[in-house]
Amino acid sequence: MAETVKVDRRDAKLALAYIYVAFIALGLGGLAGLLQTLVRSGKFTLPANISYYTILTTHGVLLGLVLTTFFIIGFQFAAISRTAGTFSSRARFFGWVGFWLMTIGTAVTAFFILTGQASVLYTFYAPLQAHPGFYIGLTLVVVGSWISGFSMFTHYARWKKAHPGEVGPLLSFMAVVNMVLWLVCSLGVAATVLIQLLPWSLGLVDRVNVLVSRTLFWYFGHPLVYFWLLPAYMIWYAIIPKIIGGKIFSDSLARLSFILFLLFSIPVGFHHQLMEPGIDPFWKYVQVVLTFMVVIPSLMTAFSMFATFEMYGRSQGAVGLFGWLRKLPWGDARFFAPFVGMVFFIPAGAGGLVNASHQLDQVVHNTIWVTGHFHLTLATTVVLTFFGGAYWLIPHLSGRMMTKAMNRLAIIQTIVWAVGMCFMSGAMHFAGLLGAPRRSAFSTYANSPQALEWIPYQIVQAVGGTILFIGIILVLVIVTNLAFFAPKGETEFPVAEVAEQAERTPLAFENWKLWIGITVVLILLAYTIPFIDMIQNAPPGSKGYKLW
Ligand code: HAS
Ligand code: CU
Repeated sequence: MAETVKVDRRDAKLALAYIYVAFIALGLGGLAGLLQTLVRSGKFTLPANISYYTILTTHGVLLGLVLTTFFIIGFQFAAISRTAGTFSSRARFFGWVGFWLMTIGTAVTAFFILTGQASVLYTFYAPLQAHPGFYIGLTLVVVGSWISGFSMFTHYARWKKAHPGEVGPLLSFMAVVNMVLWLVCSLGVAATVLIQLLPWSLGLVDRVNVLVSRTLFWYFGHPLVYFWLLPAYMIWYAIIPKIIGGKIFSDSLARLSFILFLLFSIPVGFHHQLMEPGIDPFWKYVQVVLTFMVVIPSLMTAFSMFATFEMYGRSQGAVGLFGWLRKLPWGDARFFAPFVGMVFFIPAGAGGLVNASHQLDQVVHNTIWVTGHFHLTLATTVVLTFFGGAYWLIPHLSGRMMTKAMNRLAIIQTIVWAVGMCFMSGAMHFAGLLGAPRRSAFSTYANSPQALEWIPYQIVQAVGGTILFIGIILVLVIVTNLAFFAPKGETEFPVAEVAEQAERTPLAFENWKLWIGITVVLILLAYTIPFIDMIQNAPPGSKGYKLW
């Protein structure tokens, strides 16, 4: 089969549109983050009566929801076009419809946040309430992403039809799994927004069942973090081997890990609600067990990455246990940034295991430790991998080339990021162990005696935050250069081949009915009885279906 080596220009334009919005969100959201760390250091107060929670919401929504979703969808459009061929004009048209709905939705949401009418944090569950416009904006973002997802599905189905009996190209397959995951989980957030929060905010009902709203949010919120992680894994599995000059260790193992993510990502939301009353401990226990199941595909990924690096190193004559490390292309930012992301994922994942263990979570829940955790996972592992991806993806799409100087700047950017994050996230973990609360304005605890213990860490946090903000400026300089100013030329969209000794990929991976079927069964198993409990035991005064 002849491979489409270059992404079609029309598909490239679509992918770039998404990626531009992602990086604009990074600039604005990053600025809000800097302000937060400064406020928390106790040395700075926000001007003009701006609320800490407004800034916090801006930061979380722009970086956690907008940067990620836009970058991921743009990247996936490009990856599918590259590996399964150019989109039909119809499918591409729906890609644009998705883009505009998401962009308009983001603008509406941002307006209500910035005007202080939606300081509800990025999780926005009850009892915090926002202006209806905030929920309407978010709904547009989600609906837009669904339309983009369907555009990807139809394109993949067309490829399958044209290639009966073949397994789909790895990157396209992975993108489709990620979009299925997204679709199934975002039904939860759509339900709480449309059935509970929007009617409540419009004044149509006067109360909502808070536990149901939090549960529906976390049904979505946990798979959301894997929706962020999987595109990073796409880059690790299918692109990094090519960049270092090696091969994919095993195509089947990569697909299996993605399928396991689909199955086990969703029925685990209770690990965010371990401290909440109203959920039977048995069901928390079931979901903790499933949480530990979803660690397995990450361990498989670690194994696979080590194998890829080692196989390549040995093919270059490396000897000894870690001799292969010396053979890796350290001077290539396309490799270096994601690699640093991988290294950070080792302590980040360990922190996740702490959180998932019910007893240990009692120590860290709602402390700034958790914030430290997701700044390692999302803001380092995933984001550094996205940056590393942007260093070839953007010039490939814009028809330009990364210069040596930009590559050097990207290496510096990665180091700045790693150092800044060690300070910031490290301080967050320590302060969290001492009980420093997350999501609390400095003024709410400044006079408490414990604050004296926390403040030194919060100053270190601010130092880290400042270094990270410099990192954001650097990456924006690089990205702008690659999109608009770098010399014109051809940049490769690297896609790795599978190692010769790997087993043939079984067709069973394409049995979507089976995988989606098991996913649904697991969700029903993990959630049906707890949901019935929540609704039957809704607080007094509830009426109707007791969702409010
Ligand atoms: Fe988490 C809270 C549990 C992974 C994001 N998490 C959060 C929140 C976010 C988040 C945003 O159980 C806060 C939500 C909020 O606002 O309240 N998390 C886990 C577990 C994992 C995990 C078990 N989280 C992630 C990822 C995220 C993310 C990934 C974003 C992308 N998390 C929790 C829990 C909470 C939580 C509780 C709630 C806490 C509370 O109390 O509120 C696991 O998936 C982690 C598995 C990962 C590993 C690491 C494998 C290592 C690899 C790297 C290999 C390196 C190589 C290079 C090859 C086991 C793959 C090596 C080279 C060398 C030279 C060394
Ligand atoms: Cu989670």
